[in-house]
Amino acid sequence: MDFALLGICYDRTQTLRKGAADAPKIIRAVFSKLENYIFGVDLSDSFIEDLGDVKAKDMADVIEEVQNKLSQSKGLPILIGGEHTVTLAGVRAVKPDFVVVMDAHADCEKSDGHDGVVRKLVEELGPDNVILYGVRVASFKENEFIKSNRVRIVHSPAELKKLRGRVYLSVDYDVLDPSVMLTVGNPEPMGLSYSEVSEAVKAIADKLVAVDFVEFTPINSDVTGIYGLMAGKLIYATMASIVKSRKEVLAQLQLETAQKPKEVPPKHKITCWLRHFLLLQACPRPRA
Ligand SMILES: [Mn+2]
Repeated sequence: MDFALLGICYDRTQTLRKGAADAPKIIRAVFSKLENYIFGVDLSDSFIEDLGDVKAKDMADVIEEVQNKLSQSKGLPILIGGEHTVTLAGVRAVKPDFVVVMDAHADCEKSDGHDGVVRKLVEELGPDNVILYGVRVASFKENEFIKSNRVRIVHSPAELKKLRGRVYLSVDYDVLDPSVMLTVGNPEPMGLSYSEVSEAVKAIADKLVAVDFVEFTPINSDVTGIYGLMAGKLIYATMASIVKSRKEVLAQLQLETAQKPKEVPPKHKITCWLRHFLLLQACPRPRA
């Protein structure tokens, strides 16, 4: 299984806590300290191609650069933001059937910033193709947009599992509870636990065609800082879930092929029929 890692150092529209542009540097440094063996998967068996960082200053350039960089690799894109607007760049490059957004916020404001990214996705892909997960904060106007467009909000991994098609996953780290992940652009209480997010990812792992992780705003460059480790671990866990799901799909396919009854060639069928007919002829007929 191949992955293509791309950092997107863009946090121009971040408002409350800036610093997401530094996240790719910190998370890369954390990777070297993490355990490779997760969920029974050895990630060192996967080829992870590092495509470097996109450092463009405005969104139009970010979109173009992400497209260029991703076209250089056949690996499944793992994008590390950056603020949440970078999802637009990833989605435009990958062109998925569905986008699942795990986020504390609805991000449905009428804005070009990080708080309007879901609204833009809904406008581009249609309300049936964008799914919100873990959302717990929305303004009055965002609620109106969600209701009038019937934006899908999903609450359980079982519901996510029903999706059929190529899925792009966007993980805003603020979907996690601040007790797990405090250093994000806009922390919100009453969030999901690490295992709740991990289970939701597992539910769609076999359909994922790209994943982005956004809004991690490191407070210092200490790569052993707890939040940096959590941010990196979630990326590794997601990659392991993807590898595991692909293996399971392959094993299932092999099992189905092995169990499929062998097709009898037409010539053989005719011979069988002929033999049956001759046998009938040879049998003594019952007397009248
Ligand atoms: Mn967001």
